[in-house]
Amino acid sequence: MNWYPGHMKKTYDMLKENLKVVDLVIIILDSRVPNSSLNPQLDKLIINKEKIYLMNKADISDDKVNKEWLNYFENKNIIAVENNSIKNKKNNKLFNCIGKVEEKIRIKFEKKGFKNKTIRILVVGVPNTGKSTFINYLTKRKSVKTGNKPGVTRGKQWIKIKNKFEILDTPGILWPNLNNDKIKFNLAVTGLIKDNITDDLELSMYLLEYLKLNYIKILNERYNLDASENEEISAILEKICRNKGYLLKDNEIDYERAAKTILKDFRNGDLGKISLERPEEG
Ligand SMILES: Nc1nc2c(ncn2[C@@H]2O[C@H](COP(=O)(O)OP(=O)(O)OP(=O)(O)O)[C@@H](O)[C@H]2O)c(=O)[nH]1
Ligand SMILES: [Mg+2]
Repeated sequence: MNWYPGHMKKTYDMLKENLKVVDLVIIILDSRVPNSSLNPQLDKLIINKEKIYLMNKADISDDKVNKEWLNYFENKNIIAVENNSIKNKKNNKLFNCIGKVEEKIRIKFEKKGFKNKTIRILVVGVPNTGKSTFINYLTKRKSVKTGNKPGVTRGKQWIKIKNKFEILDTPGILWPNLNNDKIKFNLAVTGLIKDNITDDLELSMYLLEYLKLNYIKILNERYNLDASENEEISAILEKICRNKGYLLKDNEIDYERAAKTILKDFRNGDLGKISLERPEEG
């Protein structure tokens, strides 16, 4: 699998070019995997610019873990805020946060003699984290195309928000030396990279292992189990198959089918609010 196809390199070059003309960069993270969804190559590129980490999909990640991440970023002097971009509800924390950064930028502008200048914002992140959905949330209309799979946004598109802001949606990108297996698994389990490049059974076992150790109650309730933390993953998977009646001819267990169900449930948020990374592990 090529983790860094040609179009991503092209996007990277485009971002580099556009960075010269923007005042603020919003990096969209998937709050279920804030570390794995932070592209280190992109992060390094952003110097001498205002920057906000937007922990998106907060409706399906663990509130307690999100707080840990927000503290962690605060300790590193990084502005971070969580958001649910599919709900129209106003997020005061987010708007306060943008407001503060806006003030800083306006002061810089005024020193240079610019008044009421439009602030340019670049929205970046790995694929499928919700960059376009976030822009629609901000503009309160369907300004850009979104979709439940990586690679929806192609090319670049500037969107105006009143006369105050201009915001650029960009295609999601990964980075060339993505050779950390845990990060790859986290990106694949959350659906940020295409799942046909990874084996569903292996992915679901990785997810089950994490759920068993961190969210055993949710796991037991959802699939009618009474598993303990010591239970083998294969045994858990088998029980799920039996409970759901996922059997093949000759009563053989259909592990693949259970794997697909578990991944789908997790990706849709049907398992509840779950995070796969905590700051100390990152
Ligand atoms: N639950 C939840 N889902 C979200 C949120 N934001 C976006 N999504 C979903 O995530 C999927 C991807 O959204 P997009 O906005 O297309 O993501 P993107 O980052 O622009 O993706 P690319 O353009 O492919 O890189 C869609 O199914 C959205 O509905 C959120 O805050 N919560
Ligand atoms: Mg998009």
